[in-house]
Amino acid sequence: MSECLFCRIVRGELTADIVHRTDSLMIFRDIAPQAPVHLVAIPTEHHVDAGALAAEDPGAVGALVTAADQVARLEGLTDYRLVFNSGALAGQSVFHVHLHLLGGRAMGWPPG
Ligand code: DGP
Repeated sequence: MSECLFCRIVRGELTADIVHRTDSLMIFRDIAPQAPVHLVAIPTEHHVDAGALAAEDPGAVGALVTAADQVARLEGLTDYRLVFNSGALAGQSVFHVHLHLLGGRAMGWPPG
């Protein structure tokens, strides 16, 4: 996955504002924040979307959620939203699975 944007961030070929990193996952600030706190949590291994991740590495889904919750608290959030966009119609633009963590403002429902 040499051309994958997020794989390039994992390899350090592109810079990102990384707030948390382990061997298996990274959390960094979204380049186009949609809330005062907007982070993306990714597995360091390439998987296309949340369904693929769940099928190929089920434990990684929970690890992403756990890490996102811990980082949310470090960011001072008590309330936040976690979102996986799966597929272009759902808004996915980077096809390396990522969990959006958004917080710091009131949010409406349903999302657009
Ligand atoms: P999605 O549309 O759900 O695939 O979300 C992709 C997110 O990735 C989007 O909110 C913007 C963010 N993003 C795209 N390119 C970069 C980048 O080079 N660096 C960072 N930090 N975020 C990026």
